[in-house]
Amino acid sequence: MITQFETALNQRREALYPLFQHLVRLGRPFLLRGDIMDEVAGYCATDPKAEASICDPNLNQWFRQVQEAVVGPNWLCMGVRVGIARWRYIRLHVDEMIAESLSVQEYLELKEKAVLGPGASETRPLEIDTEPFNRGFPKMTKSGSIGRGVEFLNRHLASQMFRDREAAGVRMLRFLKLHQVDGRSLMVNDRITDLAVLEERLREATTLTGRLDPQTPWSELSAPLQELGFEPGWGGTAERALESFELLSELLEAPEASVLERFLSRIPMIFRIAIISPHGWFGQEGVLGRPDTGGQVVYILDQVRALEAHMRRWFADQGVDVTPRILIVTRQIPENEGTTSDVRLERVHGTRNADILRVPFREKSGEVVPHWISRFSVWPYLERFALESERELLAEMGHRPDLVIGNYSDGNLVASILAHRLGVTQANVAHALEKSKYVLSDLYWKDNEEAYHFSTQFTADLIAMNTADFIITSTYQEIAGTEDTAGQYESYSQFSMPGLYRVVNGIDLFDPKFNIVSPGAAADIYFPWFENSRRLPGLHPELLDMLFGENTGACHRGNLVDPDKPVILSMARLDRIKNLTGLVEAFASNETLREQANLIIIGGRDINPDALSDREEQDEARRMHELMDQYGLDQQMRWLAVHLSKPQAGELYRVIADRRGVFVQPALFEAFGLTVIEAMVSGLPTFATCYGGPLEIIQDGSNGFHIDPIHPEQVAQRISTFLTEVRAEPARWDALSHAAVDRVHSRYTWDLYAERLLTLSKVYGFWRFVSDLERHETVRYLEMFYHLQYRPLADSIRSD
Ligand code: UDP
Ligand code: LCN
Repeated sequence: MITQFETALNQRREALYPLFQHLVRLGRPFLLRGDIMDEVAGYCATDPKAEASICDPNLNQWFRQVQEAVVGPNWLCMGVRVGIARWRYIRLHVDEMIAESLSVQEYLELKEKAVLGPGASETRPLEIDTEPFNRGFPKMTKSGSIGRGVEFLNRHLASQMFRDREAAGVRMLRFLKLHQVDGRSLMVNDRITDLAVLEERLREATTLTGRLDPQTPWSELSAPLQELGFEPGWGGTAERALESFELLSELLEAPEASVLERFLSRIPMIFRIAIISPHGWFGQEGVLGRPDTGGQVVYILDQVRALEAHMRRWFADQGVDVTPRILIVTRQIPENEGTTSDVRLERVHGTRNADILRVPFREKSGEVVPHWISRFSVWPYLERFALESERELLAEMGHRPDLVIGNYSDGNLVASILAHRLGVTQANVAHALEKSKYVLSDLYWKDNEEAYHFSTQFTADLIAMNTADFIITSTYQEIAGTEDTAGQYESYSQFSMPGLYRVVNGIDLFDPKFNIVSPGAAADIYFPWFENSRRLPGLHPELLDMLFGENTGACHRGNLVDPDKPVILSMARLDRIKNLTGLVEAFASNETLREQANLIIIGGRDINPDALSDREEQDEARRMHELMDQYGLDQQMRWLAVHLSKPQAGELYRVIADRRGVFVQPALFEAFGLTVIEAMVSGLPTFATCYGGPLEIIQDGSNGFHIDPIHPEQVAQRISTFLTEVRAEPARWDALSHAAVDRVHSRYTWDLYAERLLTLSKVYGFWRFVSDLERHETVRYLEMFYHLQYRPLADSIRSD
């Protein structure tokens, strides 16, 4: 790669020399990809010779790959992403125009020096490198396979089984004998003593079940099958049991990945699940819209409902008489502010046996912490919380869970402690990794320490990512980004927190632990506007009044003078990153758009900044007022600070669709974006940020549109063009609307999610069993990291 660059450099030396000199003379210690692209574009605009040079395909490609640069007095040191998840580091001496390759250590050291300045200590920092532990692990090699770990693992396991079928069969038998629930054996009992017996009994069982009426229930088969050595778990009917027997016979004869997955997915392994989401305000009413809740709470509640429903159906299909048990473990907050956050146990609506279990945070003295604490400051409480949660979980479930799923950085750390102590499978869901949300938050960690404590959070992230048996992500880009931009997990591969430690290999994106399992939108709440029989007309008067009424009781600013125009709707928490004010500005600055449509923003808990407790929310509320004043928007937009119930929220999207409106999600970065799929499945043409999940959810122009919030004028122009097209050809709106619905139905549903997640859990459970590896070495290494690095960092927050 460096040779290619050098060749291009030599050929275009004359034109490039001034450009690189210019980049160095900017006097900025770091340049990010966007800065470099802008500078290059600006430079080319002034110099046609330079422009012609940069058109060289090699060079152009190369500039696109430079993600960042550290700038020295006469050199530029570049982090070049030569492919998905593949980085190289190059130093270019701009006077001589000579390039040299650097190791990741050398590159990170330069970054550290740029931050710490000449006073930087000469002592070698702690270097974190997880790579040596992964040597014995099977790994994927193609970037296209990233996020499809379970498929890879199945292939790997099947080929291992193929190599030594006898040994694999013996292992499979041992594995099948393990299963039991509430003291009852499942799958195989001691009558099957070895592989030969298993094979023979499978033949007999196949003949026996094959002769029966396919619908014969297991209860009528159980006696002869038990005699043969088979216990419940094979199927609820003769037909299903026969299929399972045939699958296993096929597997023992000719191991194949898809058969292995189908067979494993039938084994009853997961009965009890613990879902960890510590930071709290985890409730079912009146808590959405808090800075720390939002999508994560929605995701978990819908996830739990889907998992329980799927497990029930599946237990019935497999003929296992068990009730699934799911507990969401979160923080108990005595100062409840009108929510249920102080209640110890709360049934999840729409489930029969899933509860929210709340466990308090305690001071070192044992005293309960009474008030809410931001997710950025929870670290000192987590270890104790984990231990207390373990006791409460065991008491409540009467058994250890079969699977622990962590959520967000704090939940993943607690899941890692619990899974290790209980010896069960650990799955992680990040929801959002703050590291990529806050630019340069690793390098300038010290500046952010007081408000955000990122040093502790990133340390916790590294530990939890590496202990997890598997990691679920909502999109591919969350792991490995796109051709041009790095993924959220990728940002943990190599980074440095100057003065603290340096990470040369933090996480391997080619590890089969990564799996994309996208969430959905609750199908009973979010459905298309054209499914008339399901609509909730009873809610319309109230909703229409809230949107368009003059003296509505809702907390709002702005009265729309022409309510018949189509509506541009946006709904999000009032965080800076959600960029609702950016959308207001885009709307305000485009006269045509203001003529064409009204803007309705739903965000925040109050329009009065002084009534808000969160700093970012206050700033955004102030900015919203400023913009409305500055552009005189009160008759063309309405800002509502309301909390909608779920049915109201669902019907709201559809009411906007009735008026041929659109939905806009203008975030500066959005990890996934539940509102995007909610709006789409309601049938609203949706314009969503190109930074993060929506880039993958929407196929631009086919079932929605990408917008770049960095360029508000283009955002406004795109929406305006669409509205003009719809005016000329109303069918365009309908086509987009149906395409959006189809996209969500085909890719983003909770049924698909539950099915996939449970299959993954089983394959990884099997993998843990057969591989015998359990990442012992990594876990030991991380334990040291936890005790020597994480704990002191977390404790220092307590003493702040
Ligand atoms: N939401 C809501 N009321 C609001 C703002 C958001 O009910 O005022 C819901 C929204 O419908 C979605 C979730 O909160 O289900 C937000 O999830 P998303 O993934 O879009 O963003 P997050 O808040 O997690 O960053
Ligand atoms: C957190 C976010 O920031 C959103 O982008 C996600 O949709 C949400 O969590 C659910 O995973």
